[in-house]
Amino acid sequence: MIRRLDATTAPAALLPSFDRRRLRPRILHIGPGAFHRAHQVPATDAANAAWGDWGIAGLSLKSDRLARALTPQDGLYTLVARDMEGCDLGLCASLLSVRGPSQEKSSSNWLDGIFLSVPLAIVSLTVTEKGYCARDRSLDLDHPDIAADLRGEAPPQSAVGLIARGLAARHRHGLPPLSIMSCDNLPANGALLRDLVLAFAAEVDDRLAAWIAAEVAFPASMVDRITPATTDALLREVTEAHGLHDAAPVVAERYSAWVIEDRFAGDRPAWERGGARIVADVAPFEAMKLRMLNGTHSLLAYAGALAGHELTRDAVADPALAALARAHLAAAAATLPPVPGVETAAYAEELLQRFANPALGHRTAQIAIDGSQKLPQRIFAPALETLQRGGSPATYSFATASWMHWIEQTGPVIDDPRAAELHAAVAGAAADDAVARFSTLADLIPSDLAAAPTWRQTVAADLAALRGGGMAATLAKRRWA
Ligand code: CS2
Repeated sequence: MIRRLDATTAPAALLPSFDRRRLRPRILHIGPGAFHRAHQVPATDAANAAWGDWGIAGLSLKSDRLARALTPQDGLYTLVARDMEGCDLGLCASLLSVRGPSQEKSSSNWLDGIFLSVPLAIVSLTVTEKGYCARDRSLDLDHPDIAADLRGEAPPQSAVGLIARGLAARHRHGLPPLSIMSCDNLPANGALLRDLVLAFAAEVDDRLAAWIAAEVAFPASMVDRITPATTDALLREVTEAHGLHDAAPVVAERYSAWVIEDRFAGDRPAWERGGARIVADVAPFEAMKLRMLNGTHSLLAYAGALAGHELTRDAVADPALAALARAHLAAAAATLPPVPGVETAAYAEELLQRFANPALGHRTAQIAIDGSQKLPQRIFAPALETLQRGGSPATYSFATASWMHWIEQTGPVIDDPRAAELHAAVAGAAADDAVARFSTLADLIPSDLAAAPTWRQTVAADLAALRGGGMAATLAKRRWA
């Protein structure tokens, strides 16, 4: 009988070097999925190993799966980090607990309790792009989760509603403000979250909104670590390595980067100890990461999947796709302001190596999820800037046509909150009609880009070529400048 990993069975040699008993829940993290557990938790471990009492209380809004897996393990789990040079396997220890929606339903006092606790200093979140319930960067008051939270139903459905409710409790009790930190791949994620929380608060109570505006800090952050979804094979591998059963291990590349805006309402962990950079302005780092890494990732996901590649590493091993990725990285780099201490050409080479990581199986289908929430910042915004500067948007239009073709090939079952409208807009329409229909979908393609004849023509021509000859034949005929 294999024992389960927990606080009593965890091998000391695999634990970070601090006494876990001294941690208190000082960070509430919404969305403790694989990315959070591969990125912010180990950085918090490194901070705690230096000093501090920074425990994390995790909260899943939509599913009890992680609470079920991690509660019997006392929040402990294995992180496997690997690349061509090696593999590190260790336990992460700063996550103290994970709760799910069922527990919130039965005892919603916990949430108010944690927001009213004095040690709490930070609320952080990784809820993915769609978790912000925004339309064109404004709060979508018609979103069912926001509407439910405005009616005050329990448990909270949205991160924004939950944060506003928690801040309201602190405000009522005269407690100090908090720092609320987005760790999602969105441009100006701090300012965006601030606007959304303020818009929610303004619907509830003007004085609350004024207090939040004056006192609460919303630092921006750029987060980076490639973290494929956990598979059964990883579960088996980890069980073999430890001789212990871990129901929630995480695998990631060894590379990790975190750039955080120096804007906190109170204390924070010494995340620098975990390699984080604390800077006055995150914007250049974030634009570089979103446009170069994430933009190329999305391009490779759709074009790669259409070429029959299940994994990103196989997509970049395909010379035609590698040439496309290289051209796209150069085009994305050309839209960027100078990035302090970073040479974008070297960053591009490093990205190609990270995508090729033979030790990771990162599925193109995973990156392809939620395109409607990702492509506006990854593809459309830099495409418009490129066009406005007189540059060629060729790789952007190819990414867009690949996405459209992938939607029609995959069908309305695609994993995207706008799946039905996207599929209806492309399926069965002539290429130029499909492009025209996409242009009229709300909050997707900026109107200046959608109206540009070069853009419409190249996307339609690429879509027609993909429909006619498939990905491999289309790429064989293309040269990227
Ligand atoms: C990926 C990201 O799934 C996706 O959309 O582009 O999750 C990517 O792996 C991370 O941002 C890397 O830091």
